[in-house]
Amino acid sequence: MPTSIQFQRSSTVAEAANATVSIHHHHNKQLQKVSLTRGMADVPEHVELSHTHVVGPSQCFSVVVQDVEAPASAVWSILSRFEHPQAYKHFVKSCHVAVGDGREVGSVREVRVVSGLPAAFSLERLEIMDDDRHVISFCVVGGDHRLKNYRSVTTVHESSSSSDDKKRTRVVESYVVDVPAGNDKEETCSFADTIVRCNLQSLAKLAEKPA
Ligand code: A8S
Repeated sequence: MPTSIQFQRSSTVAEAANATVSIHHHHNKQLQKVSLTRGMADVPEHVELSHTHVVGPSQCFSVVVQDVEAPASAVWSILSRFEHPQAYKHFVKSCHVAVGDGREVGSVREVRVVSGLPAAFSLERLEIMDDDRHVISFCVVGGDHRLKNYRSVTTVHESSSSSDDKKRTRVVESYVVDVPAGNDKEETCSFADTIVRCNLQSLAKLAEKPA
């Protein structure tokens, strides 16, 4: 199912971060505990903890960072609407909540994606919704696509203040996913990175728009 998106390559913060990723062996030797923000400057402790994942041998992982010239609250108000991902995810055609109220952990949304992608829909369960620390996480629990067991965590934090007093925000999104049969880690991550990068760029644009 090669698509144009799938083989787009670019150099990202993800690669820089991957280079300095810290890997610890889990008690189960097959699993690794991977900190995806290790080596990044000025990362609050709760952000680093949020992006520490347990990764299996046939899984791949990555992280994408997006800076936004808007307050964290503006970014969070868009990102935290689990029931309405189409607000900033341009590949999403429609979404409806199938389980729960869309705010409580355990809620499941059914996302339909635009045509041209190697998928029509995805079922996604809300795993973390932390309004105080601005952390949201979901995992893929079904669908007709190839990103089995996709799990992502997105954090929003105000970056260190600059001289001009303007509020700046850093969004960090990391994920772990099974590598499908017939693809390698690099192909899988490059596909997912492309989507995540598009989503975060769009999120930034929206948040930066004057109200
Ligand atoms: C997200 C991230 C991703 C979404 C992927 C990677 C997806 O919605 C699309 C195409 C697929 O083939 C898989 O935060 C899937 O949404 C756009 C349907 C899951």
